[in-house]
Amino acid sequence: MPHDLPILYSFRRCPYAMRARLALWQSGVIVELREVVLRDKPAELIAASPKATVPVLVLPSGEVIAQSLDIMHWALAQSDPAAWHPPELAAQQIELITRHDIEFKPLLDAYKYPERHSQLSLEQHRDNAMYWLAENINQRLEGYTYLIDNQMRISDVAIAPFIRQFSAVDFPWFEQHAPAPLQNWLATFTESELLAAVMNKYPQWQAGDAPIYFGRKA
Ligand SMILES: N[C@@H](CCC(=O)N[C@@H](CS)C(=O)NCC(=O)O)C(=O)O
Repeated sequence: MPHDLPILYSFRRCPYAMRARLALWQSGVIVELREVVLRDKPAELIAASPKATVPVLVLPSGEVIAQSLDIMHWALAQSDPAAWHPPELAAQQIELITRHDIEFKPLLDAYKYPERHSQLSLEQHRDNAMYWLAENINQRLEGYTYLIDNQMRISDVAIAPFIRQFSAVDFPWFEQHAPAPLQNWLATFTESELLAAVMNKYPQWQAGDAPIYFGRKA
């Protein structure tokens, strides 16, 4: 069905959906947000994207963008007011995000669900993930305030939602053991107005509901 605004299928707590909402918010683009419950996905989402992961962005042209990083790119190509994704840093940032998604996400999942990865203990999974963060994230933050330089960029907002999840598994442990630069960088993100702006709660979307508009200028 033709529609005027892009439609974003989203799930509030999903870190991939969070990174998409962060970039959309930053771009000022207004979308119609449809909150998905993963165990009860709407037929419209499955029809648009048979793999049916969130986030999915359906453009008014009918084009479907079904990967969070591609949604970020699309949003910032519309408008990137604080240079989150300047061309001269693109290769470096995409490399870092991709490596995070491939290497850190499985370590995070093993720590979150140790019963599904019982060849190692919870502590071993946690230490593996922390080691990755120390080597790949904290080391960068010893030189700069953010991952690439002293400005928030696309790689910061793409990666921070996952590290927020890591910290939340056992926050007292994180506070005690994570290196200070990592903690400070994460706190800047978790306490930001930007994050608060994309974490509103919405009811599960159902066909026929009045549209919920999401965006900085909505
Ligand atoms: N590579 C995808 C991954 C998205 C993803 O895995 N999202 C999770 C939720 S956080 C999902 O939809 N899982 C499907 C399910 O649980 O059925 C992206 O970057 O958008």
